[in-house]
Amino acid sequence: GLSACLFDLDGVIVDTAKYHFIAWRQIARELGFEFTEKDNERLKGVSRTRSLEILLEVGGLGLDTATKVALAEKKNAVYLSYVMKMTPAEILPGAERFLTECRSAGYKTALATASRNAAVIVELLKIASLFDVVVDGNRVTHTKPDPEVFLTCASELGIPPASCAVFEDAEAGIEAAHAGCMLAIGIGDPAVLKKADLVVPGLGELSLEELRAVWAE
Ligand code: B16
Ligand code: MG
Repeated sequence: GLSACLFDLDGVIVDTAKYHFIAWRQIARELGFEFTEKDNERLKGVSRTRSLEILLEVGGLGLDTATKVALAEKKNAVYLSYVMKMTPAEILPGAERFLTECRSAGYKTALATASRNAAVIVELLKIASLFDVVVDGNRVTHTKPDPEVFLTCASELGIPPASCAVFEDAEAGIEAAHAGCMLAIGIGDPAVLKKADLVVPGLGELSLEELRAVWAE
């Protein structure tokens, strides 16, 4: 049966995607091209390095490694300037309530994110106590759609992957969950998250009853 719930951070617990977008768009403009919100969809759930590769693909640019490292660092500095101002008020509606319900029901909870900035965000939002384990981008080598981040959570929780449900806003994350033999609940737009087992607009629109019903299918 269902024993653990694994939550993505950006797009599920908090909307940091808007800050990633602002920062990447600034980099694109400095390089002389436009980067749209639609382009930004492709960056969701993927690592910083991979995000830069996609950005440069959009701009049709090939750059040397040193320049790429510098651009990724610059993007992160811009991103962090927004992140540093975050408060618990930015926790997405219903996220805290849903996590608390999961824990009260006896499910283990984990934060599973590609971000290397997760620790500071968890600290600023004051959400550390909602998770039994936190696995972030500093601890995995293969990023989503590889299931490594989710499998690491399952192993640290001591729960078989097949007893885990994943909550994800990114296509790459849904694929990663399925690659790890986990149930995948999409958070966002059903047109984007076609492969998810269920899609809800946000955790605020999901009940444990609904989750258990999908699990039982
Ligand atoms: P950072 P998630 C991901 O977070 C974001 O969705 C993705 O857009 C970002 O590139 C990635 O974190 C890395 O973030 O630059 O902070 O290391 O959705 O996996 O929680
Ligand atoms: Mg995400």
